[in-house]
Amino acid sequence: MSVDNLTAVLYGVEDLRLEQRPIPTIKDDQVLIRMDSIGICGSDVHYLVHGRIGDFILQKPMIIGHESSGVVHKVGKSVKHLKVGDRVAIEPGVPCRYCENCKQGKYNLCPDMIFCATPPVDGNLSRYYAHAADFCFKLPDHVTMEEGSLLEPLSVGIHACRRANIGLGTKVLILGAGPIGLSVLISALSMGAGEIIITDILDDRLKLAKELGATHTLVVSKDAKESDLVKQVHDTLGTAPDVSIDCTGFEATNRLALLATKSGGCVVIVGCGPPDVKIPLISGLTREIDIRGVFRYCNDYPAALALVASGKINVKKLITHHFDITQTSEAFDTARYGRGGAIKVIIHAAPRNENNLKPF
Ligand code: 572
Ligand code: ZN
Repeated sequence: MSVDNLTAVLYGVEDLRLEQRPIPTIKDDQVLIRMDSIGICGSDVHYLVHGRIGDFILQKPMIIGHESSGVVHKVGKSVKHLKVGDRVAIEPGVPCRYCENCKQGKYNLCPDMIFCATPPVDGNLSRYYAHAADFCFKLPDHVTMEEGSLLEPLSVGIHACRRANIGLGTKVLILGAGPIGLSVLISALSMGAGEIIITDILDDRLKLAKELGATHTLVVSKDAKESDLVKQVHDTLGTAPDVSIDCTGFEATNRLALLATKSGGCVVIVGCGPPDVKIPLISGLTREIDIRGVFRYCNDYPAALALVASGKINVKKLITHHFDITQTSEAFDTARYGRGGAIKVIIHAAPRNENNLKPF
């Protein structure tokens, strides 16, 4: 009998199938990974529902999933730092290593990046998966496989906070308390941020934000007046934030970030919306606000791992649901409709806790 490599393949809009695929062969610099935990990202759901994100269009079946961890099953000939049995977090994007951006250390901007579950590149919601060994990070024994998969969204949070130059006492406004907003919150706290105000339209998410250490929360109604929201942010902090980080991708939050930030401050936009948005640019420019973009992350996995391994933060609180890979469809429905207050939904490609040395 051939080995089970059950795999979640997105064939098109609303057409996600579980099927058997051959076990991948590995190159000399790769490892074969027996997959364990795979988190569902907003982009996975977006491809399922819309079949595209911007110019990245699903044109042939694609394996979904990119927030993952697993156990090394086989090691390529030239791999030095990993051995069979090592538990690893998988950084899902592998750059070309040769272009100008790669050579300057900004590999997240590599135009030839191979990034899991971004068409046409396959992801890793499967039982077995081959990946460049140097983009696999060995987990210490006390870090769980679920935490390993969460290093991916946490890296986005760390990268955003690094882009915003968050440091001791920085006053921060975070827009959106979904998985990325909460990852930014955790990262900002660990980087020494002072007061942090976080907004969302869902009160449940803000409750979690409070538990994670937000100093202030603000429920925002969709029809709230912009100037009232700016005032509420200023009144709550007693001043304007040094930095605002928009994790939602809505025009309204792009605008609020720009209008609320102090003169000389910084606005970082993580969540992307439509290609053209109307923002109060001149107000931002004449107040010398730096507007900075974020594209995934770059050299942020080691910090994300160090943070989780330190035990200083509790990233596990983001996980609201667990499903076995055989229940992938239910898992996607839960993530998609936010069922049961879903924040981060984890799919297990190996029996839950099988590879956790400390039970999750
Ligand atoms: O975990 C990384 C990640 N990046 C996302 C979305 C979800 N997860 N990005 C938003 C979409 N862009 S993109 O440029 N693209 C589809 C390649 O529009 C990438 C970053
Ligand atoms: Zn993602």
